[in-house]
Amino acid sequence: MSVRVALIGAGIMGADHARILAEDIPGAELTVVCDASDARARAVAEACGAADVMTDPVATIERRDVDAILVASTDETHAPLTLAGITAGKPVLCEKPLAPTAAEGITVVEAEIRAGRRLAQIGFMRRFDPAYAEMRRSFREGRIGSALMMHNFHRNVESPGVWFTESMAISGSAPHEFDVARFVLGTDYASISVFQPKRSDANVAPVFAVLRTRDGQLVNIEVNNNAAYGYDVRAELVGEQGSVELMIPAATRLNAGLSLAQGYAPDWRPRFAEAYRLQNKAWIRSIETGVPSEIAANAWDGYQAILVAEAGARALAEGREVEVERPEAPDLYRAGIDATRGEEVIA
Ligand code: ISE
Repeated sequence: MSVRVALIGAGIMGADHARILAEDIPGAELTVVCDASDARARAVAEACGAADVMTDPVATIERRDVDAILVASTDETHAPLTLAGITAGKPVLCEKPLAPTAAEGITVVEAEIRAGRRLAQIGFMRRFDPAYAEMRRSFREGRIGSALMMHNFHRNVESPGVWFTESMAISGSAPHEFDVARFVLGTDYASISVFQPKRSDANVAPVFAVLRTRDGQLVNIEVNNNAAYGYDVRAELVGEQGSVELMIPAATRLNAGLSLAQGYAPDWRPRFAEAYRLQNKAWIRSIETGVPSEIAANAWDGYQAILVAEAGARALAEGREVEVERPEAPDLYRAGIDATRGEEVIA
């Protein structure tokens, strides 16, 4: 019996998720595509074989022929639609961020506690990226000794528009590193400082964050939304006995004309294609088995990322190190933490 999935939001990410569900996840059936634009919903539905289109997200969630919901609509709708899914008792894969603010994000955690079950998975797909998974495995197997630092940089070709600000780099791009570094290290953050260099043009300058973890490690994150040369995400985890770094994925390296060339992805979708596939496969698997993925980010993880982002925005605005709020994880979410997040095998 396939899991009948409704997609809400037929934009860039929604269209990519629809393609993944249709092409790569045999156990899933994309039944409905919902978008405020009927035309956009139809285009994705036709491309991916969905039977129906809608423009009302709540009515979509409540349909009897929908088992699960993938939320890829605009950020401010993520928490309300995830809450509607929880109210309907249906699993939700919610694209990051869980919500624009911690005050909204915690409402999803509270709803799951009231429901007594975890129904929301949050779209921090890098946890499923094979390279980050190998980095985490190497660390957990003791191959580099105790962790000291994690260096990260996250470069986009160009900002998505003139409306994009450095605060959005912290709230929209950096949460991938906030989450994956926390996941790889198995820790939480104690504080964050954020700096910016000065660009010669009017483009948004990179943000450079330095975070201290509660275990005394340092995590630095460069987010450059105007790197110009390519979509480039790298990380190196440095331990007392060694380090492990992500390799830049490339199908080929061109040797010609006394030079060597390797291409970059234009954006995150091809760079993390396997991560999205494995993330969505794990989500469908969790619905089929009734057992939430312990690798995937849950609502508590989504809430943690927002807390760091809000502290980071303050750190940038106020030019100082800001403490990151560290509430105790509710019991509903401790299973993942206490179970040392075993290495799920998702082929
Ligand atoms: C975007 O919102 C994403 O989520 C992408 O994964 C990230 O790489 C990009 O920098 C963000 O702007």
